[in-house]
Amino acid sequence: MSALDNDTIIALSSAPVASALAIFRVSGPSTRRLLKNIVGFIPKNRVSTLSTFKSSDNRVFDKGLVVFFQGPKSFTGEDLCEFQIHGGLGVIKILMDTCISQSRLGKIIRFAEPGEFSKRAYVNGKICLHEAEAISDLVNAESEEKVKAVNRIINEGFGKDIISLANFLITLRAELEAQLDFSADETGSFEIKNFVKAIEEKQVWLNRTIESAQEGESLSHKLSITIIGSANAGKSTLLNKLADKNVSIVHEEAGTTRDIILSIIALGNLQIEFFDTAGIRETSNEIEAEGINRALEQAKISDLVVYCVDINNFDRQHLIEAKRLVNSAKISEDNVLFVFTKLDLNRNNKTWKINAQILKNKIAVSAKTGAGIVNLRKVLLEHFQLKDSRENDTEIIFLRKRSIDNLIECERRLKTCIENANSCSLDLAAEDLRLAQNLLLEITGKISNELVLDEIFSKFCIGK
Ligand SMILES: Nc1nc2c(ncn2[C@@H]2O[C@H](COP(=O)(O)OP(=O)(O)OP(=O)(O)O)[C@@H](O)[C@H]2O)c(=O)[nH]1
Ligand SMILES: [Mg+2]
Repeated sequence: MSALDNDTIIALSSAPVASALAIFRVSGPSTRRLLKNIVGFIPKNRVSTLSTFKSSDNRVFDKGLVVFFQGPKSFTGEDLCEFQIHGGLGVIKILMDTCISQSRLGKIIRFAEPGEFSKRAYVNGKICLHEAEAISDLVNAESEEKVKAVNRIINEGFGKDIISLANFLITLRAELEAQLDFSADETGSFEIKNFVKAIEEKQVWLNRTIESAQEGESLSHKLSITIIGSANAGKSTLLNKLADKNVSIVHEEAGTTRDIILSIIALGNLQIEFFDTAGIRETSNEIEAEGINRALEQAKISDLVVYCVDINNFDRQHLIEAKRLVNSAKISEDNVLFVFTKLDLNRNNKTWKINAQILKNKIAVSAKTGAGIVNLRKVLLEHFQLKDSRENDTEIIFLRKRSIDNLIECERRLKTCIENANSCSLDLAAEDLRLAQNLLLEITGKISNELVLDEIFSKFCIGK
């Protein structure tokens, strides 16, 4: 991807599914020509304008809002426009085809690559690299916590702090280099003690920022729950009930599920990956045995295990075995919820509770009638909220790993700089400062490498 080409790029910025409305973006030198041909005129700069839209055969295909942003005061820094059209796939296709059909030699109009709008914004100096990444993280943020942590990067001066630290290091280096190039008479009083103190003060901020960013790393972790249990315990039925659709095949025959089935289910404001798995039992069937192995492996790497037990078909020994299985997989009992299924068929009334006393966390449900399902969702949600209750989350920030690594390396460089300064190796200390400063400028993208940029932007959404 070359963001410096002269092409005009187009993309559907909203999801590619039929919906009430869709947002379609155009950026580049042919934006005005497209507007003239599709809208009939160039709308007033930055004013949302109601208009009809015409296709290449001059027929009206939709009516909606269009906003023109005259470059350089636009997201990309180029002429840019956004169409708010009806979100039917047919309407979207006509608008796309109309734009592409107006591509000319030397005035190419083409589909944008992932992240190309953001890359142009960065190349044209509209946003810093870490801001472009943060905007992409905001688009993908699934939890409120992550939105807050990302906004601390976009809107709370993180970039300014980084640039001001880099500038401070430049000033310090200039002072240090003056010591190397001129005599003490010419440079005035330079005290290593003061120099070290100045760096140590900045290290306090740097360490606090690294800590906040490392805490933020947990926000990109996808929460997961694996459903395991004996064959026929009702695991797949339970998954389907929670997902509210037929994700997994259900059958009265034991051993129905073999592969791991994933479904992403919302619990409160959390999006959780649920995995349905093969029922655990003795088997001579190789495929089923592999499914059972995979089930246990998946359970080990999940945040929570839902262990299903058929309420009508278990005894104390069954529960002891279940506990042993969980322990042998090194899963903490705190992270296991035993779910007694098929409550609607319950013949032994409350006796299950007596037997289940040996289990730490348990609950009974019927996926068939829905009894206990609301409570199950509540218990699952509370499990994650409890785990996530930080004393004070105001300081958590969300940064990409490359930025965190740079901050850590920068801090390490400053430490070495102090050591070198204390042992009067001022030339080495100056070099440490130069490297530390470059590490900071790489975060904001003031120093960049084309390959790294391509790698970063290619992971963005199309239309962003
Ligand atoms: N009455 C009743 N039947 C249920 C309930 N849940 C599951 N079943 C039935 O129990 C049988 C097995 O259900 P599945 O969901 O396939 O069980 P599973 O644990 O996924 O089974 P495997 O994949 O074979 O390990 C099916 O006939 C379901 O209709 C329930 O809550 N009530
Ligand atoms: Mg199943």
